[in-house]
Amino acid sequence: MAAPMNNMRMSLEDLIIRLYDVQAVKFGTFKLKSGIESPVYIDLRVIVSYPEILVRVSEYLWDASQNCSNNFKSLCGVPYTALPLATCIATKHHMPMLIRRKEAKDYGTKRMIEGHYEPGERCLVVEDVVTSGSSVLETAQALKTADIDVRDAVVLLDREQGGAQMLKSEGIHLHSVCTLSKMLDVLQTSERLSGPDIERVREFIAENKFNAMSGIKRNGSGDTHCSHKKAKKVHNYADRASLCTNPVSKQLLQIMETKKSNLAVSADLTSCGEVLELVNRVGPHVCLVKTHVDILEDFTPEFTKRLTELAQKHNFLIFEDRKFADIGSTVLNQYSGGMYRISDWANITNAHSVPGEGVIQGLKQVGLSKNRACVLIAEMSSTGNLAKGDYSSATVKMAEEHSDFVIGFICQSRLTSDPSLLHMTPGVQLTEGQDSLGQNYITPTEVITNRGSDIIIVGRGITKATDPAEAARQYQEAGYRAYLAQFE
Ligand code: 5BU
Repeated sequence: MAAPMNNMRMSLEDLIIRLYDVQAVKFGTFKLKSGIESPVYIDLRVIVSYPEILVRVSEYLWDASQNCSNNFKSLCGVPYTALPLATCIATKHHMPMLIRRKEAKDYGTKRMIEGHYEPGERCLVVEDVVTSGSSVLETAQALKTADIDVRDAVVLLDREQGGAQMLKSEGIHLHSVCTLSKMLDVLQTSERLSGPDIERVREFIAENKFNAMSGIKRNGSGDTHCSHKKAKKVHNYADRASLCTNPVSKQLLQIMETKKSNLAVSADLTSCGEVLELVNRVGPHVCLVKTHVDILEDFTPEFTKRLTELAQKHNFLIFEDRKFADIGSTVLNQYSGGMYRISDWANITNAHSVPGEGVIQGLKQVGLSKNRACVLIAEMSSTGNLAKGDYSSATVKMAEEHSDFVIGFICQSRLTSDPSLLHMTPGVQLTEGQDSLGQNYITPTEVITNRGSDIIIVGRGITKATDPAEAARQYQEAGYRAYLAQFE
């Protein structure tokens, strides 16, 4: 380990050189998670092995925080690298700290934010490096979900790839100790780096900027999900509605256009009263209400009558997530009869494609004359599911062959460029994570902007919120903003 330095005298230039010497900043050729090759790699995790650097970095972060025009009452480090940095600041400056859980293991029972705080309290987000700004934003959103206000973030190093602008568009002011350009200057002056090395990094930064709002890299290279926007023309909801021949998809797209909402709420509560109350509260924010009627403990036909009235009152469609998966003649009876009589009230239902097209034919015999529609499950959100590759492609083909009744998919990304087919994605929350039973969550921006899906399906992100109507409003806003970002 390198000899400790005199902390009292460590200038920013000395700190940069120390970071280089301990290999927290490396130059060469590095393959990033996205597949892009980068000439610079910054990983500050290593500084926990160098307490004097840790302390000095946190002091610089504290100094930068003094430029915040908004007073903050607490600090929260972006997990994991910034946790020790936030801890150093908290102990030195007697500033209360909060911890954001990255994994919500026992979702719904465990708090996402640890520590004491008052509703509305203002918190400063602390981060080591900012590239696109998405990590800071995720932590800020987790804090906001817990009713904590975030206006500022401090970061040691801004890579100058659009993160500050993106955060600004989300109402967060980024205060950085140092930029990558400044770091390059110092390393050149101190003869750690040669001119050509510096040039390679500068070119890389210039070519790999992120758009504010959309999170899409301008050169779009590497990441398959990022290429969606460039690969096809993006139609707006109104244009797509006019291209639909199926009345259900046409109506749904018209509702999405009118209400400025691509949010479907999954009303997974177990009593009819609870579901109806929830739906009445979130109704103004959604284009679709998804139900699982077979989890209701007190189901009566009165429930579907009241739900239909709410659909008219708030202008949304109803989607019963029945996941039919049997031979045609059985699903025909399951759809039309039994105690639920799904085809009488659900505008949309869904089916697995595993039985083959008989499942569609059976449902179609009942649903078509009632102006109903079906979506096929092409991909799932759960860990280890088998709906992928050839299975998903065959499902798309099946949908295209039955486009009079099949209006789209449940999926995790856009599967076809046909603008009349709707893509609906479950497993959505404002922050990424998992539950304890294999459900995986991605964010509205990831679903809509990056993966090109059309509708976000949100269950517990809304049903478990302290204020479901406010949560629905936030998801509506996030989903719609992600839709608009495709046109930038
Ligand atoms: P959550 O609370 O947001 O995790 O609820 C997601 C809902 O979407 C829930 O009703 C599931 O049954 C449904 N779902 C899903 O989560 N993943 C899938 O792949 C399919 C449906 Br298909």
